[in-house]
Amino acid sequence: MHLQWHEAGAIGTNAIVGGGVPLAAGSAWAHKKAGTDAVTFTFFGDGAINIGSTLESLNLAAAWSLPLCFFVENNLYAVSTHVSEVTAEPRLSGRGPGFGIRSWKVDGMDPLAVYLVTQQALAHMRNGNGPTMIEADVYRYFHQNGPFPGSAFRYRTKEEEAQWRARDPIDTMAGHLVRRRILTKKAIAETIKRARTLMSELGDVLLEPRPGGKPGERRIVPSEWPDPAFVDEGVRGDLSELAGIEFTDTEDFAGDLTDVKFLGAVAGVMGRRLDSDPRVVVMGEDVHKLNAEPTAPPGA
Ligand SMILES: Cc1ncc(C[n+]2csc(CCOP(=O)(O)OP(=O)(O)O)c2C)c(N)n1
Ligand SMILES: [Mg+2]
Repeated sequence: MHLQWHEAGAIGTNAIVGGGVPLAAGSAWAHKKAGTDAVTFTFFGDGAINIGSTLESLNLAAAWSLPLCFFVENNLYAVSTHVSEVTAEPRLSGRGPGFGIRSWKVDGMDPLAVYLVTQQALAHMRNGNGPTMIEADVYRYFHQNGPFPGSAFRYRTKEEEAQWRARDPIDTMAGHLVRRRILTKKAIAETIKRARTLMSELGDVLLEPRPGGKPGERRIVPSEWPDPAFVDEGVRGDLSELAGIEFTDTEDFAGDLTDVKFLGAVAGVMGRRLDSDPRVVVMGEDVHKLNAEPTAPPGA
C-alpha cells in the first residue's frame, strides 16, 4: 500500500481510498510549473471516484489545465459494494466532460485498446490541452484481499466471474499476437513459464516457512523488514534544518527595532520568501486578486 520509487517517477501509493488523486494533481502542477513535458497518471477505482478529494482534483486540474490523466479502473466493485449502488451515473467517464475534461472509456481487458487510448490521452496532455480521463472496464477475479473469489462472499455470482475470466487480458493479448504472427504459441507459453519461475524464485528469496505454522504457511524473512529505528527517517524534523540560522532575543539585539503589526510581519516574511525561493507558492481563492490590477474576466 505504500510503494514508492521516486527515481522512476512513482510518487507513492496510498492506503486511503482516493488519497492519491490530489497528490497526483500536485505532481502534475509541479511538472507544469517546471515547464517539462512530463505528465502524471493517477490510478484509482470506481469507489474512489466518488470521494470528495477526487472530484475536487478533477475540478482544479481542469481549471488549471494540468497534465494529469485520471485513470479509473472500473472493476464494478468497491470491496463488495457494486458501483450501481453508490451512483446514479455508473458510466464513470461521464464525470470528465462535466468538468471540461477530455474523456475516454475503454475495454480494460484488451491491453492493445488501453495502449491506444493512452497514446491519445498523452498527445492531448502534451499538446497543453489539460487533463484527461480514461475509464477502463476491468475486473478482479478474487475478493478485495486473500485467495478466495468474490463469489465465496456471496456479493456476486460464479457465473459473472466466469464471464469475465473468459475475456482474460493475457489470453486476449496472446490471441492477437499469435493471429498476427508476432509470436508463436510456444513462445508465449515459454514467456509465461519464465514469468512464473521468476515470481516463484522471488518468493523463495523473500519468504520462508512460518515457524510453528501450518504446512505451506510462509512469512516474510525477518531481514526484509525495515529497521524500526528507520521509522522517523525523513518524516519529522530534528531542528537540524535550523542549524546555522542566527537567533537573537530582543534584549540582546543591537540594531534598530521597528513596530510592525502581526499581519504586516507575516505578509512581509511571505513576500520575501516568495521573492527569494521559487519553490514557495501560495495557492487559494482570493490571494491573487485582492489589491491587484483589475483584469477582465476570462472570455469577457
Ligand atoms: C477513505 C477510505 N475508506 C474506506 C477504506 C477501506 N477500503 C479499502 S479498499 C476499499 C474499496 C475501494 O474500491 P475501489 O475504489 O473501487 O478500488 P478497487 O479496490 O476496486 O480497485 C475500501 C472501502 C479506505 N481504505 N479508505
Ligand atoms: Mg473497484
